[in-house]
Amino acid sequence: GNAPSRPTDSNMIPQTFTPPKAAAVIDAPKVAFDYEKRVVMIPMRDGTKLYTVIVVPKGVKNAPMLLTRTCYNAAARAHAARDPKAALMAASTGRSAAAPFPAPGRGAVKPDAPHMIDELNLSDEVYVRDGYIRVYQDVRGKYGSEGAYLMTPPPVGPWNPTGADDTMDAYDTIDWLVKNTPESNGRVGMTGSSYEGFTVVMALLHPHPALKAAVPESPMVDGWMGDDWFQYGAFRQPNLDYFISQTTARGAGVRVSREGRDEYTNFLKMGSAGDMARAMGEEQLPFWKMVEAHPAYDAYWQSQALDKLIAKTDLTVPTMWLQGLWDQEDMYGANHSYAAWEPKDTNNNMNFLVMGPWFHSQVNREGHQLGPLIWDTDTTATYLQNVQLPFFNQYLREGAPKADTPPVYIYNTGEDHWDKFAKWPLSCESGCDATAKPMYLQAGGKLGFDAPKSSGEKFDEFVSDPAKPVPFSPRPYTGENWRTWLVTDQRFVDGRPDVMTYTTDLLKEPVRVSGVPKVNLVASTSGTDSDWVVKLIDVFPDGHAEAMGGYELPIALDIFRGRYRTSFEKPEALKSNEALTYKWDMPNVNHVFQPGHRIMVQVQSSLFPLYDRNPQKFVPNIFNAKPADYERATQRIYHEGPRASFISLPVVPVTATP
Ligand code: PG9
Repeated sequence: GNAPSRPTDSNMIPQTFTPPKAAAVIDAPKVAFDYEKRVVMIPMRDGTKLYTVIVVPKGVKNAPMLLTRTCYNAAARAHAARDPKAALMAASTGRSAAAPFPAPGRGAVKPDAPHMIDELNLSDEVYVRDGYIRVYQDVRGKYGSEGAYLMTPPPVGPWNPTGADDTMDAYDTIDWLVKNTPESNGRVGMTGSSYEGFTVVMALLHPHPALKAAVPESPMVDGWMGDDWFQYGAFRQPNLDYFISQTTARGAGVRVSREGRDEYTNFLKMGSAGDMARAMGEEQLPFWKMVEAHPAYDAYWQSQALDKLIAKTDLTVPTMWLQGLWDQEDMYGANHSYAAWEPKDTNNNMNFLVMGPWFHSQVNREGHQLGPLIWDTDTTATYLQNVQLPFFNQYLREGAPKADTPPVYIYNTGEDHWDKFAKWPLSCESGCDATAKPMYLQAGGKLGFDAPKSSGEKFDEFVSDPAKPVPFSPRPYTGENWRTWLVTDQRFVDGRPDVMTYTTDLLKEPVRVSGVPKVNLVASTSGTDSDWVVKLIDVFPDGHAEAMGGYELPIALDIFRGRYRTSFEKPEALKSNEALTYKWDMPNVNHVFQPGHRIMVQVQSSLFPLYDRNPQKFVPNIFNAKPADYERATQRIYHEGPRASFISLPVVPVTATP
């Protein structure tokens, strides 16, 4: 189209880089009151040098090292220095205030803090107090590191011809660190969230022997199934900005301005996600071109799905997989990787799962609150102190006591406390201690454990109009509530004619769910393609004086692109007006619906502008759908005996609660 041409850094394609001849240390070490900061260029096997910041507590000996590999500027990650106001707050609350994120980089006029605890991130506090050496490194091609940047590069192979990947780079880095850090005891742990979590998982595919423990936090594992780029085939449009910010410059990339304040309007005006991408000038970005060329779950995505690669890797490094229960970016990777390794954890002492009541990466911030939900304790502080630190200590310190690490540690979001389990899930359709129970969508907007009768109303009908998609967040959507949109009160769409709502009576007994709710939706469309969105909601008692009176809190929420009903790899047109079954797994839940609450399910056919619109007419590639392809469709949700729609709820008897 007529997109402006965008200057791009050449770091997206392999390039020749002349490495500086100088010694590894590129900066004089900065010495503060109680720490020393070394900035070194660590050589990889191909000669490329990676920018690495090593923060060493003064006078430390035999210390463990904790490594994070990042695409978000290692200098800034190791210089989250909190301002004096925050330090004052810390003194009064006992915990430092969260560092601003992204933390200001070195360019910002900001002196190094005199004390290591204030220099580093909030989530590093427990490690600083415990005398760890903290290491941050830029991945190749970003910020201070040499080399070419491929975003979330697949392992070396057909989709990554550069000869380098984050498995090798982690290996070489750890090798260098243990040989060149005299204060260390030769043991390294790795952690980091999201993209940084991806680098942890990559390191686990061929771990250096000195890598003794790992905590991948909300790792990006399968970008198509449910982490970051797509969700069961529906494209997450805000990524268009991420592609640009990550891949147009070695440092922080440009931001594209928008005409209007409301992203709903901005995206709707533009047409398909491809049209938006083209308007933003993304044809010049190799990553966008790959995404556009691979809308389905083909070999490109399958071969880089890290949970599949983890399943083929020996479990030799004790690993704690972590994610948020309301993780709006990487809801898929941690629990699927945990599940992939579980069969190899024969003594149940190597593979761990943690899920906190958190938005994406909240583990690295204050954990008292998520949107309107206020927890009894600072859930991130308690987790880091009581679980993550002892876990790392057990493996990274000689002679450390064995940590009492629960195999599974999940927040109970209905009872407001952590649960410790021996395994996960507690309830499923077969093979678990408890058996999941179908909760049926019934006529008259009812929801219940009784199967609908064949004689009743057969379906509910609504019109899904791509010109008026259902918003995922109240408008104007400006991005401000990105971190908390998953806990948005769903009354803002409940009652729209294109949102079907099903509700139980007031619960007399608590209903506990611990596992993966599975959708079994029987639905038809008058079109030939369709998206389906299902939300599992806890409806709070409707007290007038209650701050959350009547709140419709989503516990699990997901979208499924209909064309992938029978195969993720080979999409198929849907047969118009035929009742078809759509099955998919929702995100994990560990919740108790309390007496006086109600359980609700909502069904709709769009979640915009978070996900691109389905034209509702089958086209080969939705990225390139034309305005005329977008068609209104009449949708039916069946709730008749043989064609019953239900959610298989992982119900656990409440008496069995540990
Ligand atoms: N969720 C972000 C991301 C990870 C990997 C790829 C793209 C985006 C992140 O928080 O890093």
